[in-house]
Amino acid sequence: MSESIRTFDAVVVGAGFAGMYMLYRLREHGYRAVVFERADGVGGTWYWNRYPGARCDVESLEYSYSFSDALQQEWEWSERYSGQPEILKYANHVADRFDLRRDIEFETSVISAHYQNDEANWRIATDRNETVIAKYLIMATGCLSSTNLPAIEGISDFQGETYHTGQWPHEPVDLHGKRVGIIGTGSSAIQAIPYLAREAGELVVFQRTPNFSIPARNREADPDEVERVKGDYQGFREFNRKAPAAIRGTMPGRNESALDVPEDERNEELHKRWEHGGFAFMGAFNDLGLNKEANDIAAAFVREQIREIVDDPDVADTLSPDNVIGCKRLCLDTEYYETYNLPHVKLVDINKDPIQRLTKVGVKTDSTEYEFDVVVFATGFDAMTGTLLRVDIRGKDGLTLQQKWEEGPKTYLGLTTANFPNMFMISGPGSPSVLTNMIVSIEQHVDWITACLEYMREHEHAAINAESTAEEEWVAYVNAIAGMTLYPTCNSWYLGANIPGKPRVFMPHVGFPNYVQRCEEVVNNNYQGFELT
Ligand code: NA7
Repeated sequence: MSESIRTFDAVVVGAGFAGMYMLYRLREHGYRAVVFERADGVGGTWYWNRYPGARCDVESLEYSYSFSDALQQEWEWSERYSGQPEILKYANHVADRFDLRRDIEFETSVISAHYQNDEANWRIATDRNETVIAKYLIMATGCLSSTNLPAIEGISDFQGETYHTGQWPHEPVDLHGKRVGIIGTGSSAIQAIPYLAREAGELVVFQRTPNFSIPARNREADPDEVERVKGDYQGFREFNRKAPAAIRGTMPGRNESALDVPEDERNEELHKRWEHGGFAFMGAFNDLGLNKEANDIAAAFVREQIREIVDDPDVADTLSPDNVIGCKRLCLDTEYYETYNLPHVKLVDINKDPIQRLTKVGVKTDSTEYEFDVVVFATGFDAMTGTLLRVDIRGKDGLTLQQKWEEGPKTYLGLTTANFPNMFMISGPGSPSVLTNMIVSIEQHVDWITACLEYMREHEHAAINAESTAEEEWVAYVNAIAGMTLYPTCNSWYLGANIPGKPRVFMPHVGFPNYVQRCEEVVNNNYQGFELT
């Protein structure tokens, strides 16, 4: 006897902040929905990234849901920037408060999703050997959810412990007195290194590219500020949504070119922001992300700070990036550069002394074999497309997403991709996503999708499909705006440059308010650029 197949209006993949809010909205509008989540709990990014020191780089009062006033009023953040445990606690609180768990199936991965032309629905298979049918497929799979393990020879030969920052164990990892090596110096490493150094007997950092980092100046939450924000939380949210990256921080950006300000005043402004901490640094002038000459000024300032903090001038030099500041995502740290003054911490520039391989006992470079008890990979993610492409997604006439995106992701609004009808991506490539406060972007996408589903219900449409021409125009437009900035000038994961063989395409859309406006125009013009059948 064949098993009965469960059917839903919508299947949501992923129970991070995107999947949870999507479920909330779907239920509110009476859709039958299920969420499949590979982890055994909610939280997505914040479920997986449990490495010591993991912390959000957007201030807590902004990095939270705005959809429920009761929620934002009742929740108390303890610090200016929340640490991973607190954000995960918040995600769990949201799941409980809105009774979301009853429609989330944990420890269940979606393996394939095939669109059925005749039925205008998706046939979705999971690793629990189940197939379900849903009219809508909503990928809430996150932008940084497929970890990247470098192709270094001998990883499996190493007999000590290995960890990836993006898949850190749930139990505390005891590093007391151990010899620890860490590969990578991106944002995760920059947060983790000071913590690893506190415990490790010896810490060796293998750096390929130095990164710019600004002190976070984390502190306890300020009760006056909390009271002020909560006094008009909706007003605060609306004001923030109008900022270019939907993030305001606590120091307003200055609307003046760095090149129009005398040198001493320029330095004073940069100093003030360095002391204030956080992304406010890039708001010192309005052209740091646009004009190389202006950017050089801010970059030189940070290099000067590194030289002041780090005792050994050679180490300071190795830690100093020579590229554009803010081109890769700016890192925020707590005593990162200071850590290199500790006698048991060593920096290895692998451009000068390349890693040959991992051995039974540690890491072998051209000059030295370093012995370790633990090797940490802080080597990032196959960002934005990695997780989507790992699922066998097939659209119209069996077209696979892998085939379609062979030369890089192509989307319309970063929400849909032509010939994959009734499939939506939350914070997909071609949307502002990682260049913004993610929760704000997520809420905007979920609300857009919900309104679209309501429109389809009202007009009795079976399928929505992006038109290829609209998609081509969108891809060209996203590239054109990126081309007006300094973003494409370095090898960042925004460009896919961290993954060997990945097509070099700038994936996120620059700017939030202009994006929202485009999305609204599409709706106001009866879903312009979409074919509704
Ligand atoms: P990132 O920012 O992608 O950093 C990964 C780091 O790992 C970076 O320093 C890389 O050097 C390094 N890396 C990657 N592959 C190798 C190999 N093969 N050998 C040596 N070093 C390597 O990931 P994170 O997890 O730190 O941060 C991701 C985002 O999370 C961050 O932007 C925030 O938005 C939050 P490279 O620079 O490629 O030379």
